Amino acid sequence: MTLYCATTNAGKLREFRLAAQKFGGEIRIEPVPGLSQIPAPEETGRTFAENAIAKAIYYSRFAPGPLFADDSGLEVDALGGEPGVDSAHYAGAGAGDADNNRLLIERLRGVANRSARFVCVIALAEQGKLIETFEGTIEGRLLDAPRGENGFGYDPLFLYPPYGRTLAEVSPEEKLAVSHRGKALRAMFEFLARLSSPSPGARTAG
Ligand code: ITT
Repeated sequence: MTLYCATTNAGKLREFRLAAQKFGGEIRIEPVPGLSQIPAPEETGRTFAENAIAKAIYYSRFAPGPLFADDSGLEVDALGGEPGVDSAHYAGAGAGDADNNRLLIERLRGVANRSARFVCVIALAEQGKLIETFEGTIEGRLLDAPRGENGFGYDPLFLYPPYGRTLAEVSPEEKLAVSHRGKALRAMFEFLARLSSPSPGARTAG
C-alpha cells in the first residue's frame, strides 16, 4: 500500500521512510504528487494538532489515497513553551536551522532550567476527511552549544539523557526508537495494521 505524506522538510521525510521500513510492513511512503506545485496552506493553528489536521485535510485532496501530515516542534520550559508551533520560523521567515539554533542558544544564555521536549502530532486523512491523529513526545535538556551532525532542526542542541548524547550524535535508528516522531509514526502504523486485519469478531460462522 502507498501512504502519501505532505512535508517540505527533507529531515522529516527521511524519518518517515525509515519508520515505514522498520515498522510499516508493506507500506511505502511517497510525497503527495506535485507537492512543489501545490500552494502551501498557512499554518495558523495555535496547537500542533490544529496544524497537523489542517495540513492533512488540505493536502489529502491532492492525493490519490490516504495521506498524513506531521506538525512538530520544540517546547522549552524556561521560555514558556516557545518556540512551539513556531519552531520552523523561530528566527523569522526564511530562517534556517542554524539561525534558529543560534537564537535559542542566545535566549537561554545564563538560564539554569534547560528542560525541553519535542512534540509531534501526525494527522491521517483521506479525500479531505480526517481519519485519526497520533502524538509522541520526547523529554530532554538543551545544551549551550551544538553537538553532532545527524538529524535536523534543533537536534544538535537536544541532549537525550538516557543516551547521554544529542539527537544529532545518535544514528537515525537510535533517534527513531525514542523520538516524538518515531512514537507518533509507530502509533499510526499500528492503527493502519489493525484497520487492514479483520477483527476476530467480524468473522462469520460456517
Ligand atoms: P512541513 O510543515 O512541510 O512538514 P516544517 O519544517 O515547516 O515542514 P513544522 O511546521 O511542523 O514543519 O515545523 C517543525 C519544526 O520543528 C522543524 O522545522 C524543526 O525546527 C523543529 N523540529 C521538529 N521535529 C524535530 C526533530 O525531530 N528534530 C529537530 N527539530 C525538530
